[in-house]
Amino acid sequence: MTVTAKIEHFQALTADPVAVHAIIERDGAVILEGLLSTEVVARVNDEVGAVLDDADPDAELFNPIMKAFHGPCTKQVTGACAISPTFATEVMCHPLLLALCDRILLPSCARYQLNLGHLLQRGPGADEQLLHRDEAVWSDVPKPAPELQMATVIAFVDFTRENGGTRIVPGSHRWPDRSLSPAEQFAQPPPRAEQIAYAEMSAGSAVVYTGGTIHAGGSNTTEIPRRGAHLSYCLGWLRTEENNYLAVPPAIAAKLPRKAQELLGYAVHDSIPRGGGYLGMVHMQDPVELLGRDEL
Ligand SMILES: O=C(O)CCC(=O)C(=O)O
Ligand SMILES: [Fe+2]
Repeated sequence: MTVTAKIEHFQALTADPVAVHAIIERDGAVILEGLLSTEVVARVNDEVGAVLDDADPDAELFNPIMKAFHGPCTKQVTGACAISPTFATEVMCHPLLLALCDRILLPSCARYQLNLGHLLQRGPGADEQLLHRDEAVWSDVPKPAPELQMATVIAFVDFTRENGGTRIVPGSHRWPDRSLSPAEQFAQPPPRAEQIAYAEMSAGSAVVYTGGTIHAGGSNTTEIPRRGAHLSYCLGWLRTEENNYLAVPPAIAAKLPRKAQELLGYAVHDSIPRGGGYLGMVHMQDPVELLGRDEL
């Protein structure tokens, strides 16, 4: 078994966001151990368990390519913030994740937002997912571009190489092929086995990576479903992968703290103080204010 690529680990409780950011810039990825307490992991698992039990890994998706992308035996539950208040608050609004977003995304927007919050349960029999860069969804943005996204896969069971722990190609965010179109990138020779690291980490830990870091879910050769969450943030002026206003409609969002509402896209993206314009108003008002006054 050849594995030489490595992902640097930090203890989330004591990690300095500046030091973590420096490693993300250098390697394209880090593991934050113990990002969520055992109690938060248990609460999220409790809140999402029934929905995941009912999810059909063979459900038709809007584009069959998406099924090929995730591969068989994988349950995908979208809109995690609508299902789990704990996910919306203690996971999406985690101070360390937001401190990293402040450094990676805030230089290029007035506010960043949730791109998507999904649960991805790679069941026994799941194959290796296709290696990819998450930023391919914004392939129309001309390159070079600022960092568009910060992504995480968070473990809600222990992740191992055998049960489908996320595969990461450290350093691939700096490869020249990042500036090619996704089709051209997929035509490149695939990363070699020794360039691929495995996000082996305990439940509650997370691998954090940039939109330009090549990665994919792994194959699950065990009997234990690999339950993870794919949580990603993007610049506030981009169209998000998941339509978060519909996935977490006002009636549900109204019960969440204001920070969560802002991240879900309810707040105006106001670049007027930065010499630009604004995005996302309704009735010429800031929707997050209307939500707070029960006027949405
Ligand atoms: O499940 C994983 O480990 C990775 C998922 C992923 O990369 C994706 O859905 O874009
Ligand atoms: Fe991905």
